[in-house]
Amino acid sequence: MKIVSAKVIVTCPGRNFVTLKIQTDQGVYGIGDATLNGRELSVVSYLEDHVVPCLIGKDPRRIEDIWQYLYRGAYWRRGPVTMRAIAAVDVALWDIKAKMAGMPLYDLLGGKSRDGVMVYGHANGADLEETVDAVGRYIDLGYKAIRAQSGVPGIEMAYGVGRGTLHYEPADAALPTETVWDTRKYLNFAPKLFERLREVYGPEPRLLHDVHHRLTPIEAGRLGKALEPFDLFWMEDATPAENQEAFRLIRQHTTTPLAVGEIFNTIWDCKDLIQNQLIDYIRATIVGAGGVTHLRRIADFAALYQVRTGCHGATDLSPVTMGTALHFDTWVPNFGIQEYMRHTEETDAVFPHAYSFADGFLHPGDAPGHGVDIDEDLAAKHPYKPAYLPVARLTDGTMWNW
Ligand code: GCO
Ligand code: MG
Repeated sequence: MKIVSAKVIVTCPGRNFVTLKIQTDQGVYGIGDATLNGRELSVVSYLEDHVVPCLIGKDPRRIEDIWQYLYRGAYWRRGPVTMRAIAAVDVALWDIKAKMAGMPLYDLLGGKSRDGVMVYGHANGADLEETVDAVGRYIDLGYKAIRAQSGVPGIEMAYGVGRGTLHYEPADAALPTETVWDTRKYLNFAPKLFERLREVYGPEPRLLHDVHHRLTPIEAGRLGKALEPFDLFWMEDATPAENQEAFRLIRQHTTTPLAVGEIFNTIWDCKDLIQNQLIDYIRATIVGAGGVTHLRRIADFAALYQVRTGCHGATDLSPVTMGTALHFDTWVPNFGIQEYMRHTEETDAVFPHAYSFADGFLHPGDAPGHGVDIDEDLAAKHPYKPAYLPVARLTDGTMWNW
C-alpha cells in the first residue's frame, strides 16, 4: 500500500483552517488538521515544501515509523510549526488505518472507556452580571462544566470576552489588535465573579477559568488561594510555562487545581510539570502535540502521576481535531474534560462530521476513521484571509503576554 498524493487545503469559512488530505493507491484517504492560529501559512509551506515530497510512495500503514521519520529525520526538533505538520500527517494516517479496519478510531485505540465525553463551554460577558447570565444559558443548554470569563472594570478589552453568545473568535484583525492589561484590577475582580456564580448557581456546575498566561507565579498563587472557596474545576495557564519550575511556587500556595499545556508541542514541555505533580490537567492536544501517536504517549506518562487530560478545543482547532480528540477522549483512561468552543455553521458545513452534542457530553459517532471530512468545493469558496491574535501591553506600554 502506498501514499499517492498529499494535498494541503487552506480555507476560511469564518476563520482560517489548514487541512491535509492524504490519498492512497487503494482509494482510501485520510484527513488531518494543521492549523496554527495567526501563523497558518508557515505550516502550509512546511508541509508542501518539506513534508509532502517525503510522503509520496511511503506505506501509510507505518504510522509510527513515519512519525519518527518526520520528527527525528528533520534534525530540527519540536516547535509549533513542525509539530503541527507532523500532527496533520499522523491524524490523516490514523484516519486511513481506522477506515481500512472499518472501525471508529476509538475502537482501534483500545475501545471505549466511557459513554460520553464531558465538555466545557465558554460563557463570557462584558461585565460580571452579563457573565453570570451567560453561565445560566450554558446550564440551560445542558452543560455540566462551564468556563467563565468576564470583562474587568477599568480594563477595556479583557481576554476571553467575545461578541455574540456562542461564538468567540480572538484572531479578529488583519494585523494584531493592541489590548491593555492591568493585573491589579484583574486580581481584585476575578474572585468576585466566582463568588457571585456560586451564590446564583450553587455548588453543582463545574466552573473553570482561564488566566491566559497573564500572572507571575506568586500572583497566580494568590489568585488560586482566593478562588479556593468557590471550588474551581481548574485554573488554566496561570503563568507562562516555559519555566516549568514556576508552577512549584503556585502549588505551594493553593489547592485550586491547575491546568496548562494548550501551547505545548511535545512530552518534553510537560515532563517536569507531570512528574513533579505540579499540575492536575494536561491540556496538550492532537493538533498541537504531534497527533494521536504523541498525545497518547503524553497521556500515558501523565497517568502514572494521576494527571488527567483536558484537551484544548478552541475554534482554531478545526473540526478534524475536535473529531479526533473525541475518539481519543473516549478511549484515554485518564480523561479529565474536553474543551468545546462551538464552530460556526459555515465551518461545520465545510467539515461534515459524525460527532454530536447531547446533555453536556460530546459523542464521536461510529463512522469508520475519525469521522470528519472536508467538502473541497465548499472550502474553495472561502479563500484565506490574514488574521492575527491580539497582543497585550501593560498600562505603561510594556509588552505583556496576551
Ligand atoms: C482556550 C484558549 C484559546 C486561545 C486560542 C489561541 O483556552 O480556549 O486559551 O482561546 O486563546 O486557542 O489561538
Ligand atoms: Mg486557554
